Amino acid sequence: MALERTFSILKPDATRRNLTGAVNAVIEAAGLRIVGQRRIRMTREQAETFYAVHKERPFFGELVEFMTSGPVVVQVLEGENAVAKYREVMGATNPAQAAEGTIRKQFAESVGENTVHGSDSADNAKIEIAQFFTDADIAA
Ligand code: DAT
Ligand code: MG
Repeated sequence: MALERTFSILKPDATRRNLTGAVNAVIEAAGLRIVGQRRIRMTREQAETFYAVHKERPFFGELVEFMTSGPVVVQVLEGENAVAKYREVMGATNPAQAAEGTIRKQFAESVGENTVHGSDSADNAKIEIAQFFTDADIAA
């Protein structure tokens, strides 16, 4: 498997609790490199576009509210099999079901406020990275 990139967000519950360094330590310990990183305040429009696939879900409004409720850190992660590797490191969407040692098991407070986002496929990773980064923002 060649080097691959995935898109990550440290969500507002992580920035609010000053956990960005702690989460990054787990990411780096797993062998993923943070090759792009920026702290931003997501606009409502950005959040709605980013999560458009969920717009018919009952939690969509809550999700957009949460993602715009505080700063987030958007990241590009690089490594062997990075998409699947990061999903494994993140743990299950619902932290109550996340495996020991995963980011969500260690840090997430609820299914809605679950600390991190990670792309679910290589194709989506490309689309998501392009929403927030240009090539000039990434240094591998
Ligand atoms: P993931 O973030 O693990 O890829 P997802 O794509 O199914 O999960 O959902 C995107 C986000 O939406 C998730 O991180 C938190 C929120 N969400 C999902 N299911 C939810 C639910 N049942 N109640 C509240 N928020 C939910
Ligand atoms: Mg998802």
